Amino acid sequence: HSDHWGYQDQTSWLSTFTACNGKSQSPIDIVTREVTYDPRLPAIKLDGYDLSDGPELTLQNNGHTLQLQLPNTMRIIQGFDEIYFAAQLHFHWGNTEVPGSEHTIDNIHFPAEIHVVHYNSKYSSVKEAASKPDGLAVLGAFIGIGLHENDNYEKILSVIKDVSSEASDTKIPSFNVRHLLPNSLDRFYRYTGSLTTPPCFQSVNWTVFNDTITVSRKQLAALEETLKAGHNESLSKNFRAPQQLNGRQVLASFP
Ligand code: SG5
Ligand code: ZN
Repeated sequence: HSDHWGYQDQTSWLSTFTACNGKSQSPIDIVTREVTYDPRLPAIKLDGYDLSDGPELTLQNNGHTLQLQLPNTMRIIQGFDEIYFAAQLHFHWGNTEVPGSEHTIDNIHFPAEIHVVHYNSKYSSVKEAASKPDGLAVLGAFIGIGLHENDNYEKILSVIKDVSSEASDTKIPSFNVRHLLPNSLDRFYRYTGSLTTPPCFQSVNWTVFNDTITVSRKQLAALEETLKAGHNESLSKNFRAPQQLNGRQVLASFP
């Protein structure tokens, strides 16, 4: 089927999904020497991210990523012109040889990247918002390898064997989702771009945090090795190549 897509042949996205040919695509390489420090960028304030003691959350393998559904009580209440509601978070990664972040910093990939997808509260659903120029705000953070196991990421990674096949899902106890993001949200890059997957709609106001998260090598390996996209082929290297900037400005919240 023509709207089935994969990461092996990203050129074929261009003929099936016309928006993927646009001039404001994501991800991008962030060239630190060329970003513009903007001291007026408002700080990001999150609300409702602590889901502790709330209902269980649904974690799914959708064949392209590992995705956690989020309630719209989780919000970005400052940082943009409007309020944005959370919809889902998901991950991009590589394999033991290839680091798999989508954004790069000065052409360097990190091992993995988390995206928390939010939609503009003026729209009634993420589906409706996904095609609107002001529809989405995605918070992205790089995941690196550290010495210690990350207990917060373990809440997700400890159950991924339950979603090893495509189109499977499981429930996990709710937790404080704020703890999946870097300690400081003060330092970030900002630019206008797109979904990094088909249909590549140019509807995303991107925030990429400067500070990174770390998980253990074993935890990263679990992400890389456990998820199967049918046919016993590992779900890995689910990252899109960096796209041309085409004159877009990348702002930084820090000097
Ligand atoms: C993920 O990334 C999600 C998408 C998400 C894109 O891969 O899963 C898939 O593409 C497979 C179905 O989430 C959904 O499709 C859930 C409705 O697209 C959106 O979130 C659109 C609203 C792209 O997101 S990203 O640009 O942050 N990588
Ligand atoms: Zn993503």
